[in-house]
Amino acid sequence: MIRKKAIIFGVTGQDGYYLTKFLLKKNYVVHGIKRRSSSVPTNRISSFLNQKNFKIHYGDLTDTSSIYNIIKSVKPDEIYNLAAQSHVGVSFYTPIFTANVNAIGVLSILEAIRTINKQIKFYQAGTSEMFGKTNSRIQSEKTIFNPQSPYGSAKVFAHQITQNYRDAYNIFASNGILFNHESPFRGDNFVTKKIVSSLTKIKNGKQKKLVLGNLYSRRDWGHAADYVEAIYKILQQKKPGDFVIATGRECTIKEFVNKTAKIINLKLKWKGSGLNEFAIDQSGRTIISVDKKYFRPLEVDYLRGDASKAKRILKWKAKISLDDLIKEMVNYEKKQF
Ligand code: NAP
Ligand code: G4F
Repeated sequence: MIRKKAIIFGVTGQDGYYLTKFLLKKNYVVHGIKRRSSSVPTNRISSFLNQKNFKIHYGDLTDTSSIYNIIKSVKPDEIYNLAAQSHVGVSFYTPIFTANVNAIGVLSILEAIRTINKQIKFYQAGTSEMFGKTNSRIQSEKTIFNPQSPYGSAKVFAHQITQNYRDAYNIFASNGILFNHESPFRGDNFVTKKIVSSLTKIKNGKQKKLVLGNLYSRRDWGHAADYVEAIYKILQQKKPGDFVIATGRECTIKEFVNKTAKIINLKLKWKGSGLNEFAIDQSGRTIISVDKKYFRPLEVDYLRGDASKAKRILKWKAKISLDDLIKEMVNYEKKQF
């Protein structure tokens, strides 16, 4: 049997883990690209390292030669680009690096596909951050982009250059426009992981306090395991295209905190407002406060996705509820003690 070959840029990240697991189950040979790091970058994917259908290569999206050489030697059927400097807040501190990876890195992959083999299918990991400051109460593939960060701006370039290469060179190049998706494997400095990890530790006497930024932005949160299935389906279509992937439901950061507290049976009482807002526990101890260092120079206040195109064409919809996602994240955190 001839197995399909996939390259995953960003294999060591949250989605890299879930997509690798998904493709290995589908009998793919997966070639994951890791970059050099001073610590072990393969913690999430350690369970795949000894599997014969999983190969790992050194590469970096800022190194065009590494991208070209890997694609030339692997001869993949499909390329999934999940690699990015993916933290919106950090992109304000490292804007040029963010643009080099998230924008120019994508162009480097597309150029390699154009020159090596135009039959390779390409997936680009786009984001709801591209909508940015929007008046639209629910965002679809037709909603205008108005990014509010170096991260969002670089992703808009990546989205549009992917469309350009699709149209100009007839390459099967598709964009996902994924809304926030989380899991136990989410990076530590994203707000859901930070909240779940901190509150679980506070409940068990292992941490004293959780300090957050803006409590009132709204996000549409799904589970990464559901979302990688959509990513796969996007590349299995007859025609390339762009797809919003979302749950269609949103809530504030504060509501996410309250849901998590309820799940772990931690009683919270909120007091104050603005930068002086805080929450106390049953004994009157302050366990949550706000610090302006976690605010961004610009905020995206409201994201809620309309995934009806994905439902119609990909036959995809989010299956895992936010409560079940939080429960899974809490159970994972408890096992880390
Ligand atoms: P993540 O956990 O931060 O993973 C990002 C991956 O990119 C990691 O493997 C990282 O490697 C790699 N990377 C960073 N810079 C690189 C470089 N210069 N060269 C090669 N690889 C590099 O992000 P994620 O949550 O899995 O998200 C996957 C993709 O979807 C990202 O492009 C993100 O922007 C996008 N996205 C995510 C969401 C979400 O809610 N999770 C929503 C929409 C779009 P290291 O492990 O070495 O850091
Ligand atoms: O968890 P966040 O850092 O995720 P954000 O900015 O929405 O970005 C994530 O989702 C995007 C899709 O829309 C992806 F493209 C991107 O790669 C990433 O995966 O922050 C969520 C919200 C923001 O409004 C932020 O200001 O939470 C607010 N927040 C409040 N306190 C905080 C904190 N965010 C972080 N990271 N840390 C805080 O302490």
